[in-house]
Amino acid sequence: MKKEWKWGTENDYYVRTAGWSPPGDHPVGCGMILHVKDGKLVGVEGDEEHPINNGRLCIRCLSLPEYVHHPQRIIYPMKRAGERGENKWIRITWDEALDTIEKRTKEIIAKYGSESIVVFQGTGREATQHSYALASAVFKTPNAVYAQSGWSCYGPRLAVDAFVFGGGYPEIDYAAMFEDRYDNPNYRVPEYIVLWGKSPLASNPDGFYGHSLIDMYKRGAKFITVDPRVNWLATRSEYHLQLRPGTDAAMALGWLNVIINEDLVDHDFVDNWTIGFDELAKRVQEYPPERVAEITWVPAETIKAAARAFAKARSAGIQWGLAIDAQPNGVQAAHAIICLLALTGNIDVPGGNILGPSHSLLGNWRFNEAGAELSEELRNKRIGQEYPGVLMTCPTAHPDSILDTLETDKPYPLRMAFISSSNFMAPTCSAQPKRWYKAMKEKMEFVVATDIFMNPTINACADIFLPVATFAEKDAIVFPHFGRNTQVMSAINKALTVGEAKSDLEITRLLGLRLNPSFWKEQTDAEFFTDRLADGDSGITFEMLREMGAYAPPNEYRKYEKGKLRPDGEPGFRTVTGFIELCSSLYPNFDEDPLPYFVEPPYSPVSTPELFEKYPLIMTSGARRFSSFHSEHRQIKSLRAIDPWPEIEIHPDTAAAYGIKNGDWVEVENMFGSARLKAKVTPIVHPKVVMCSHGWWYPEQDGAEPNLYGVWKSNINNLIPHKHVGKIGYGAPYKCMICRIRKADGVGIEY
Ligand SMILES: Nc1nc2c(c(=O)[nH]1)N[C@H]1C(S)=C(S)[C@@H](COP(=O)(O)OP(=O)(O)OC[C@H]3O[C@@H](n4cnc5c(=O)[nH]c(N)nc54)[C@H](O)[C@@H]3O)O[C@H]1N2
Ligand SMILES: Nc1nc2c(c(=O)[nH]1)N[C@H]1C(S)=C(S)[C@@H](COP(=O)(O)OP(=O)(O)OC[C@H]3O[C@@H](n4cnc5c(=O)[nH]c(N)nc54)[C@H](O)[C@@H]3O)O[C@H]1N2
Ligand SMILES: [Mo]
Repeated sequence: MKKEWKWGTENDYYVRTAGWSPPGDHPVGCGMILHVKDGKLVGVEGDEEHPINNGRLCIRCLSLPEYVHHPQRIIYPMKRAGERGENKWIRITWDEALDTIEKRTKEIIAKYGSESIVVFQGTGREATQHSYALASAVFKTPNAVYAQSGWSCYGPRLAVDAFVFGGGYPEIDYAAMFEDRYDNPNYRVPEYIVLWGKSPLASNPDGFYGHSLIDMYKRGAKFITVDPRVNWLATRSEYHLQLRPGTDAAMALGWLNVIINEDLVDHDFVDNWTIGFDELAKRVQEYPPERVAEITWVPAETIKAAARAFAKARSAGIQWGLAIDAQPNGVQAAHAIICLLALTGNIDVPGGNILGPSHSLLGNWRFNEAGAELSEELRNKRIGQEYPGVLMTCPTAHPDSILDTLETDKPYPLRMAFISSSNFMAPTCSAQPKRWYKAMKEKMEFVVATDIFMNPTINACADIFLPVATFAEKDAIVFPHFGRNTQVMSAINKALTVGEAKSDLEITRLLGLRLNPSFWKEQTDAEFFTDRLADGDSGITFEMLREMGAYAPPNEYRKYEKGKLRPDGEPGFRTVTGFIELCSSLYPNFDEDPLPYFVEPPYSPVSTPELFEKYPLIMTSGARRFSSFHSEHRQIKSLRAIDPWPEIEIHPDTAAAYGIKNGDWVEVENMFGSARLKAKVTPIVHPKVVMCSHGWWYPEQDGAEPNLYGVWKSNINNLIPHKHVGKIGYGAPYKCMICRIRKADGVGIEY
């Protein structure tokens, strides 16, 4: 269907587009219509014609005009005018900015080698799509990095999927491939949808459109929630398994025990398409529901009932989320979850978990271009060689190893950083942010950052600030899953220009033209996208996508039967063996157990009982809120009004025992650090569990050191240890630490 993408008059017009954060859209792409009048964005509405969100938008997109025209937004390039951390900056031209970066880069390369440059990427956002190429094809460094300990977001999910069944992150079937969506005769609404450590309404649309859950619910789908907290969907669930944080692998093994021992297995699928069933069947005997109940705190009868309901359903899907990635045992939990899907035959079938279209790996250039311009010698210098499983599945350096290298200069010095869409040092991604802060300040000789707003990380250590366009200000494409397993992609159409902000891609291309011109040929962003789309086989160009708005590449069910998953065209899955590996053939290479197993979180009542006496509460963190995207949006008034302060959710009995009332400030502490948050006394958490907000800083406070926008005051990652990662190198205990609490005050925070 051909759609108009721009209409109105020269000074008063509408543009159909889709979002890629900022703000708040992560890599999925809700459709919306922007209204521009006299050069200003004045209105945002959901696009009713968008096939998935059908006009629904959340408050972050609705507040886009406030964000785009915010008085604190940085819309011109700047250079530091004092010492780092002084918060003194002056405006410069793009020419001066680019000249300086070119000159300093060449000096650094001459002195320390290009491997001494680190490209820091953040979560999602279009910058992430280009950061691998920015590292390897602009700066010629093998060290792109996402600085979250254990790469604890999405990387683990993709890696386990790649290891075990050779695919991207499989989504619940929400009929994305059909034009008539849920009404298509080949589609089947999942009878059960399991939401496992995933809260898709608030985190929507991160790799999964939360809207579709409501659509499927209305059509009869039932929910099972595996979550230590009672979130909104949990209250609508047939079963809510309120487990102890960090015990997900035990829970999944418990379900497998029930399904195997009660013979609820889809033998046809298992016999034809999997290997390792006998080994798995033996392993799960170690996890009878009664033992799992002890580990997870969920009654054995509930575990059994949920496992049976899932396995007996005509079709069922599981969407697992960040809570699985953000624990050191997450690789095993995800492996066991994939085993659950495989044992019940719920992979790539109507109403199960489906794999994206195989033939058009849209957006795959991100991976193809990673390492593209690096010599063999440089490739081998990638930091994190001790984690081959991570290096094999993510074209980045290992985050924890980067910090160690920065601190020790071993095996070589890191001296320049390009920070692209991350507030990693503080307060978002990194564990032990004060260590990062110190190391970055002491070791980095030249730091460039791209962002929309000033933030504590940039103020503390950057020398040049490059202003970035929001999605309202650029032409681009937004891909779920960064182009892997993409079911729908949408056009981002430029609606207006603000100041001198440039898109992440344009900044990358401009630097590429100076530092490695043979690779960077395109003159515009639209040309770049058309060229990259031509690498797939969809046959569409960027201009065509504009007209279509959103595009769902042709897809079909049961691709494994038809030879459509493997490059050799043979039936089966894209693993080493061609089968879904219930027992992994790869893990022994990483010195890892080939079968899923449960191991206690590094700090827990069981693994560290003496510490637990001192720190007797289990802490999870960062459950998403509609009003912010990590550390973003704290300065957006209408959003801050909804969630003015960081919160710690405490059960009423626990709060009473500590003499804490709703709205009191609370000091949360453990052996690694402390943070101050406001009490939200609520029965949605277990009495022994607290949930703490992440990503807090105070843009309204003094930005100069030592205050740095109050970044240390409520930084929950002060309490997260460094390098407590899983054996393969993935997963860190962001969602399963221990802590204690005491009543405090809001001095220095509240105004
Ligand atoms: N305790 C705890 N910590 C966590 C989590 C948790 O659950 N608990 N979650 C973790 C997870 S999953 C993640 S992914 C990380 C996220 O960590 P980060 O990616 O570091 O997230 P942000 O703090 O939002 O930093 C992103 C920065 O990019 C800027 N930005 C926004 N859009 C763009 C853009 O289009 N281009 C550019 N160049 N910049 C842009 C924003 O203004 C912001 O300053 O945090 C992790 N930290
Ligand atoms: N509004 C908004 N949306 C976002 C983001 C944002 O910052 N704001 N960030 C984006 C990013 S980068 C990501 S990775 C996603 C994350 O989004 P999701 O994958 O949905 O993850 P979370 O919201 O962190 O947590 C989901 C649920 O896990 C539960 N949980 C906590 N600990 C455990 C545990 O140990 N086990 C289990 N089973 N459950 C647990 C929490 O109570 C919560 O209900 O959201 C994305 N979308
Ligand atoms: Mo994330």
